[in-house]
Amino acid sequence: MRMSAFFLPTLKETPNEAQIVSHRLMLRAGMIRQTSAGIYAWLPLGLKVLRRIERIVREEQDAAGAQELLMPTIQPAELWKQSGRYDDYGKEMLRIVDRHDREMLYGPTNEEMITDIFRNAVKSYRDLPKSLYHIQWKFRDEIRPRFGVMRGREFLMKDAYSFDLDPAAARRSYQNMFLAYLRTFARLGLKAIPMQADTGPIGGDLSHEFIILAETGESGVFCDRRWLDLDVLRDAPVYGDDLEPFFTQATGIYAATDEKHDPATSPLPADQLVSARGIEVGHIFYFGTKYSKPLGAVVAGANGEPVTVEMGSYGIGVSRLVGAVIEASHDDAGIIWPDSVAPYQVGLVNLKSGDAGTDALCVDLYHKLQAQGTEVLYDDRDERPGAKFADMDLIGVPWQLVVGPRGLKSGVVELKRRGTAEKHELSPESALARLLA
Ligand code: P5A
Repeated sequence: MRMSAFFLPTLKETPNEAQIVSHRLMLRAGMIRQTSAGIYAWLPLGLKVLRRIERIVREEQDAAGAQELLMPTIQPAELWKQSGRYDDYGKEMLRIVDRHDREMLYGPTNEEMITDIFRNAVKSYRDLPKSLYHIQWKFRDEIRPRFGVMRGREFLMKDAYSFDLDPAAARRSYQNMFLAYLRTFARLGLKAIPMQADTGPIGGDLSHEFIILAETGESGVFCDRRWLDLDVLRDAPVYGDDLEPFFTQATGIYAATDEKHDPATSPLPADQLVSARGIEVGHIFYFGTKYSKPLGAVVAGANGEPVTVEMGSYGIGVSRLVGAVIEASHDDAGIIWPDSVAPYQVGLVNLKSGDAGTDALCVDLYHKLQAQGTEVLYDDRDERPGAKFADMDLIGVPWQLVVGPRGLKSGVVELKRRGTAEKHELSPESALARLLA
């Protein structure tokens, strides 16, 4: 992408409605714009990052054996009346009446709808287990939407649902997703702490929140320091293995919210306890027959007997993750994208656009990188070098490749790593080789 043509409305000033760094940087970097309280338009740069995160989430769901489908955002109220949640959900649910006076709603989650799809299609124990997921916009009329995409009213969630014949099989499905979540967050460059949680309005008796540490997080947490140092995925099992030992180990590490933390009963010496703030990026639930029973999701068991299926649901805040990654990785100059989610891998900076020499070399590098499948943001604008560096730092592209008239004379370009500010002067060929390695 040539920056001269890119729709990238960056801001020099810090917008004063933004209280936390990720919100400020997303606005300044031209990633999002608010259209109503807690509702955002995703501009091209923001959408690119959102899609990258979505892709990693999708790949890990697929690897874990879940199958993707897509349910609508608008749901009939009837299903929620059957589960008994229509009234419970209260004002957080956006209720809609269609032209025929039918009660509809904008889905805050999809337990009812997936159970309806399942009960109409699956009739035999032979079709179990099944895990289904989608990545779809949700709406929750949060009383206090804030912090940009972190607590929006409209937000993108990956929600998966598992269906099993008995509690032991359902526990395996739960553990499977638990492992998939640790893998997903690790690929996003995040260290997520699994913490036993309340099930809230989703219901059930087994639940974990996945929390990443960030000063601006909404949840206060206490965590065993060992977890932060532990490379938990190094010897992790593969899907299909018995996950019980891994699960027992990973959930045996002490982690609690500040309301739940009790220093008197915690086993841990004070220096082994990290007290921090965190952001909930995922939440998983095992709730047994809470929805399958009222909605009648019943299959024929091995002896023909009716079995009400055991269910779990598993959420990841995909749009929240964009903010969470920024909270975890930025500096005073702007965002520092982990390679896995970066909207572009390379920012190519032409220090003197219009100069025949730098233009020719930049265009050559631009094409060569693109030909190898590298996404490049080429700053070909007629701007001062300072402004170009400031924008590239703000946007957070992991590698900056700088071409200027002085370097050109001695046959070198500069390759800079955004995160470490490490710089190397190299021949254009060596720089390319480095970037394509
Ligand atoms: C699990 C999947 C559920 O809704 N039903 C389907 C279950 N869980 S949850 O904890 O309520 O939400 C899952 C994740 O979605 C993100 N999230 C939000 N992100 C941005 N703005 C919001 N207002 C918001 N509410 C929830 C969180 O990451 C949460 O873990």
